[in-house]
Amino acid sequence: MNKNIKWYVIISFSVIFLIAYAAYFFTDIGRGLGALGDDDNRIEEPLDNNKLPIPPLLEDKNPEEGKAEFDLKVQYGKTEFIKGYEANTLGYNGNYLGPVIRVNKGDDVKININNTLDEPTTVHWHGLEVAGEMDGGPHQVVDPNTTWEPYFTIDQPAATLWYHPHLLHKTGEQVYKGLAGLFYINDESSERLDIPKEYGVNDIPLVIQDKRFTNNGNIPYDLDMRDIMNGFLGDTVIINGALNPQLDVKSEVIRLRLLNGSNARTYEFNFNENNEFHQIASDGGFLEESVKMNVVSLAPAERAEILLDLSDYNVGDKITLRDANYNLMTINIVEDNNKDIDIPKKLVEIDDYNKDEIVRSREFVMSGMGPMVTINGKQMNMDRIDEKLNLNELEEWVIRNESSGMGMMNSTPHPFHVHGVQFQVIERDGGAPPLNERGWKDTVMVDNGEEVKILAKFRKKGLFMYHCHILEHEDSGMMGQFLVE
Ligand SMILES: [Cu+2]
Repeated sequence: MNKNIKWYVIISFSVIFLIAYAAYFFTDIGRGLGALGDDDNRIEEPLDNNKLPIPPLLEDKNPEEGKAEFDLKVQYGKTEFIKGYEANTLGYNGNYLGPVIRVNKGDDVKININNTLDEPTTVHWHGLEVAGEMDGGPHQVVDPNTTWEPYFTIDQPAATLWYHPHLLHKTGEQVYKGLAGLFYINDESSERLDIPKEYGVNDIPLVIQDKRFTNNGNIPYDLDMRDIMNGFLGDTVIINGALNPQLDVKSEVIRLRLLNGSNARTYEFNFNENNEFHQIASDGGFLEESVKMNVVSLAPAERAEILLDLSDYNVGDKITLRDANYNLMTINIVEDNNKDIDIPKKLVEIDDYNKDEIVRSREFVMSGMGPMVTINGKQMNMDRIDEKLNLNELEEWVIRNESSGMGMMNSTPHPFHVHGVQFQVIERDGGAPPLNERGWKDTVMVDNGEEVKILAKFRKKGLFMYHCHILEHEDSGMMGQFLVE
């Protein structure tokens, strides 16, 4: 390169970088780093009697054993999050969020997705191991007024998965407006285990998201420089679409299926009495053993199933689900049920991958600063295949977050998601991963400066994505493609 041009490029990039950094720095100082409940203009009059909405279970249209068929309509909606105000939202078969799709391991499933929006969308089955062309990534565009009919066989253990759009550059907005739903898989283990199973009664779906409400209760997706850098952080949390919801339960063990469905926020879930609970499942299914804990941290897209023992509580007692010290949901004990359930210790058998069988090791380095966030120095290009893999070979992926490499005060964690596979985390920062990360995972938090090693065996063919699940980073191009053949 000509020497003058080279200097011109270096100086130009430095200037852009400094301007971006200044914008980041000054917007943050005044507002606190997206802290919850720090916005004076916020109005928060939740609806009276704000019961936690339980999404409907989607009806299976195929009565045949071993088969299932579902209809999903992607539609515009109006949602009253705040009393007296309507927000413009999106939903599946409704105004906001979607129904829970429940299938059994081994089922042949077909889903008819009708897009009634006047913009394209896609529906990605997050955590499901299906062929690339059924995955619902950015290549499987569902144009307005058309129907996409993916089909697949459920070929993995019981788990709490989810579905959401994955349209290139538009994922953040469509998810934020309400397009997300849970996808449950049942199998013989989930049937056999002595855990709560009554949907919406003691087995509770919880989709947790943060929003930024305008004074008239709307949720526009307007990004400023800070949002593009850190991801969109709201100031108010809603669960299943409700603000400060109330959940009524019996004094028994309850099972909470937590999905962090937020664009960018990571939560530290806990209860106000510092209650001990047991995590029984991670992203891709049950852990080998339940893990006793007081706080569970979930990055965007991560899930955890936890059991909370309320059998010592009395009618009239309340406890609160929190994120750090911020109240999210009140749990009211409204009925006695002195049923003694022992929380099982042993859950399922998971065969650990054998490191001797690793065929290839790959590195994924996440760096840069929004909107110039990259993986291995590259931004997403639909026409470029970044990695080629062979079917059924065990791979080691070393994932590093080097976004602090520029000596910035900026600290950007990146949750790394891989499509079409459930993987095992074998190392976090040189040490063993915590107990609750030793089950099946499809998304793993990689904090600033951290290195995480995972082992994965890809069992489905096709083209898949890996990306940061901070949706604004993904939309900026922090994503790559791999082909399994
Ligand atoms: Cu990221």
